[in-house]
Amino acid sequence: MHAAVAKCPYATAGAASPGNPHRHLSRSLLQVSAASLAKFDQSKVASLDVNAVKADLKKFMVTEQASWPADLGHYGGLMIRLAWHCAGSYRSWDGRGGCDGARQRFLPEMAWDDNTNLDKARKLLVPIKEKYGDALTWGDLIVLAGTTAIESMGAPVLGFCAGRIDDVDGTASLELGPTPEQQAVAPCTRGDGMCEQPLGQTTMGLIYVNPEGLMGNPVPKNSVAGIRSSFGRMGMNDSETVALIGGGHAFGKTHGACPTGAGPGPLKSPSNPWPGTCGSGPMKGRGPNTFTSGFEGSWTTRPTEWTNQYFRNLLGFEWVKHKGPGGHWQWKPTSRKGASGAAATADLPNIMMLTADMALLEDPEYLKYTKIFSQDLEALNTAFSHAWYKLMTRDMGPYSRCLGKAPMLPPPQPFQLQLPAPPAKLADFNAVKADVAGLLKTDTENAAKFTRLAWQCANTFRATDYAGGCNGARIRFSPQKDWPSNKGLDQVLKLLEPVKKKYPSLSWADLIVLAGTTALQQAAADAGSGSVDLKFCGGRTDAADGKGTDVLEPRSYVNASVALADNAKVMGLTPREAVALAGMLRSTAQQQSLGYSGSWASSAAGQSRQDNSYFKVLLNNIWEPSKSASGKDEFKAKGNAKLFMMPSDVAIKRSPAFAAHAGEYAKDNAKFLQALAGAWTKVMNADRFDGP
Ligand code: HEB
Repeated sequence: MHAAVAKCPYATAGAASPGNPHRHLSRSLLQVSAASLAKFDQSKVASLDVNAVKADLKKFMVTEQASWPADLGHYGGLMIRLAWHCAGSYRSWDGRGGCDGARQRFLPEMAWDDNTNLDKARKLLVPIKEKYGDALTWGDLIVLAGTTAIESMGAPVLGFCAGRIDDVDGTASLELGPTPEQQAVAPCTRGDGMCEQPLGQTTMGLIYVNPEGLMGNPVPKNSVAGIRSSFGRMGMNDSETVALIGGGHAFGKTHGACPTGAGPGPLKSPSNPWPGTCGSGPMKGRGPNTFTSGFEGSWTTRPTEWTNQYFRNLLGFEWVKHKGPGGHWQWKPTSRKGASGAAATADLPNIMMLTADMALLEDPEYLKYTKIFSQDLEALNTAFSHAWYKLMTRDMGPYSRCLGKAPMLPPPQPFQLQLPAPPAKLADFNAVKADVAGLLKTDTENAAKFTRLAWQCANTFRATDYAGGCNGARIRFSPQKDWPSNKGLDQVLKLLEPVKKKYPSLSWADLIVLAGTTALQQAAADAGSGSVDLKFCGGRTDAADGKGTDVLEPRSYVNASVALADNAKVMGLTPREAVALAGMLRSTAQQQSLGYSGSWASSAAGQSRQDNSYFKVLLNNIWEPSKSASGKDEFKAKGNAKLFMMPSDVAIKRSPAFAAHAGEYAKDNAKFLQALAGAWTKVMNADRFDGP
């Protein structure tokens, strides 16, 4: 057996708590092709002078460009919308979306209706992008442009977390829709404007709700449910939702100068998707003739200044719907509330509301916050600055992935689920390993138990938003410990308790990973057919509770093949890696405790020994669908009443891109063990962003 503790795969020399120098590169390591990895130089991003970019952005905001004139001489509103639409695609269901990756530059996001004219906003930023080159990614630039816009118009900001890594194309947004990929993973079958979970939008092609009202009907109260679910999917509660909508609409205006539209869009006209069709002459389609959403007007009388006027306006006027110049339903004030006679209607301001804005008056909770923010600017300052930072940063994962320095980089926020520091001096892992090896000898089932515990602990990791993973060992707490998929693991934790107690500086997270790793290595050695070289890298730490991990609960999919492919993608695994991990040893008793009739292994092989038997059994049998006594969908082998597979196993056989690897592993045990070792090490360390 190899000395598993010798060296972290990414250890910094001699460090007590080894770190991952690639921690900010993780998306590239896990997801993107080697070509883009080579192009991305993290040290450049780390060297970015954020204050210099901010100074340039502040100047930029008020320097008018002929190519796309600014409303009221300020690009602030446009930049805030740019950043919000970049980040607002985030959905907590699978961690997809968000501005990390800056995929708004590519299809499909580029062509979403609500991103109309944002091509102009990005073009305006090109000189700043070019000035800073690789040090400034598009993702960081877009978020910093929105954040600096807010600051430059007088609103408080919490700060900026840098370190976004640009994707090379829009592939990672395909599942956000509207695309065939999204229809496969998360179909929107309803025709009522309310797509089901997890779609981040309630109307396809929008990141939020239809501004004109549900299905385009201007009935404010009908928008309430859509707003709540749409912002809920971004991880926002009611107060954050109201602060964001009214804080955002404190700035800028809507654009719908005439009813003829913005142009054909990127799918039909990639080089100039939205030429603008309103007006004529040199200002055709631009400035006062801009058509974006087809609504026209601003929410406040001072749209380049930070105020809580939006909330005061909502509450202070009677509003009536009408069709604006762009041909869409919008709302205008008809009288002042609380005034009578001529005073009620004299000098009404030239402002507007969308049906989605009017909805904030139609729900008791939304109304409560609307009233608070209308009376208390300080309360709005706090709520808006925090909610904006969360909106921009939610997809960046743990705090340690943020580059930058205080004061621009704020301290860890609750949504970042910051872990305590690891122990200064780590336990003697070789000694721990020996104790685990002792436990393996006491019961042949322990090998499968320990590997399953480590796998269940680590497999919550999502490469999409860097959430989850075993660091923190949150699997010990609700909600994770109560998930049906984790049934029986409390018993496994109990088995390990004596070892935990023996080493005061040993974290549960390190113990769980080390126990699984030791077990897997031992099981391969016991099989006698080969060995796996597994590296262990200590330095994990334990969370105090399981807060914030509810979003990591196993997702349900339309069928097992979709689940197989999508789970692998979300975890950042290739099909080859995912298939190797499926061949991990599996205890029949544990399968039974999960509600299945049995497992694929009828003997010690596969239960306590690790070789490629799984693939032989999977490929050499005919699997017939059935149900276990407790009602679980499973498959039984034709002609062998003792052999069972789960739907996720049979999906491998039935999905060509996965089955090919299974075939290769079935033929070549050494190849399989090597692949398993690589995939195991990757999953166990995928969440390590905790280095120096
Ligand atoms: Fe907003 C704008 C809608 C939310 C910020 N928005 C806008 C518009 C619309 C809308 C339609 C117009 C466009 C044009 O240009 O035409 N929103 C909306 C909705 C919602 C929202 C529906 C949900 C409910 N926003 C929001 C948020 C934010 C915002 C959250 C932030 C925070 N917006 C905004 C701005 C603007 C807008 C800033 C302006 C732009 C300019 O100025 O350009």
